[in-house]
Amino acid sequence: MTDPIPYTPPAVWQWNKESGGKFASINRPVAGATHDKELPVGRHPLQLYSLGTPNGVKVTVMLEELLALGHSGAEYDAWLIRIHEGEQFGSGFVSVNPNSKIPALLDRSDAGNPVRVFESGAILMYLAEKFGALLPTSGAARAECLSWLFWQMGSAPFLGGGFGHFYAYAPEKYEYPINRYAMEVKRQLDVLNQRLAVNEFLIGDEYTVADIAIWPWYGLVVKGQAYDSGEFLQVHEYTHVVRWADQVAKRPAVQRGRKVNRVTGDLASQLRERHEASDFESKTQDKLEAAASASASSPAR
Ligand SMILES: N[C@@H](CCC(=O)N[C@@H](CS)C(=O)NCC(=O)O)C(=O)O
Repeated sequence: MTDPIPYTPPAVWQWNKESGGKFASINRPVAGATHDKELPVGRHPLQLYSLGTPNGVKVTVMLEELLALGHSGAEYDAWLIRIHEGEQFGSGFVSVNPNSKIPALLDRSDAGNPVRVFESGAILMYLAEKFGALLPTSGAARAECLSWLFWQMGSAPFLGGGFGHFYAYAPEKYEYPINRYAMEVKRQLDVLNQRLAVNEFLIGDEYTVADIAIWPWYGLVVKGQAYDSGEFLQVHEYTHVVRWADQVAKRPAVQRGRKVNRVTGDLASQLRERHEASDFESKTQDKLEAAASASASSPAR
């Protein structure tokens, strides 16, 4: 290790609001709402409050896969929660997720007794069980699927909160945490690589919630699309993960789901809110902005 940063922790930790880093403005050491704000409610039973990050994409891909399988009850309204503007701390959002993180789902199938679900893994399981799809119902296949689903929940914080934070977002580059988390991420990629060398999908030849949970994180990393870290991590070496990532990315439901609640990248890839299946054709950001500029430039009557 070079240039160690000398730091002696004080006896009692203090909240230093100026600690810097990309998320310094929204990080707090306390939970709960900071302001009153009700959540909007659309016409479908399923109301999703989210953002197109890897954790959010898991749920929109799941819903699009369910719809593609013919489960019309999976129609949903996807509302945007801008976490960099602190919208996860509004009272309505906190009542759906006391942990103030996207994604959060409200199932209003029984509007008098709505069911709230938070944590992406819990949402995937809830939807899989509600519709009887994408999660084997018993035995070894179910155990394998849940094992990989929970593997993702335990592993991704080392990838995002550990490696991604220190490699891409921390105010300075520190060798110790980058080394520690790069090693762990490479180990995780090797776990996936060895598994996918002998299996088409995570649990075998069946595509399940395990693939849906793992792809938005590890599928992007292995394609060099996360944290600009492809060369650093030598991601091309994980050939079986690359094969699987490409295969999953080609699925039409995945291509639709990754557009929902997305606020970055090509405007045609951003469907910031989704309320109808037809929104993919008519309400992507390129179309909305073209329509707005056409109406602004049309002569006033
Ligand atoms: N374990 C949670 C993680 C959710 C999470 O970390 N969401 C992030 C965006 S990807 C978030 O909402 N961050 C806002 C904040 O930390 O205030 C899950 O899988 O749902």
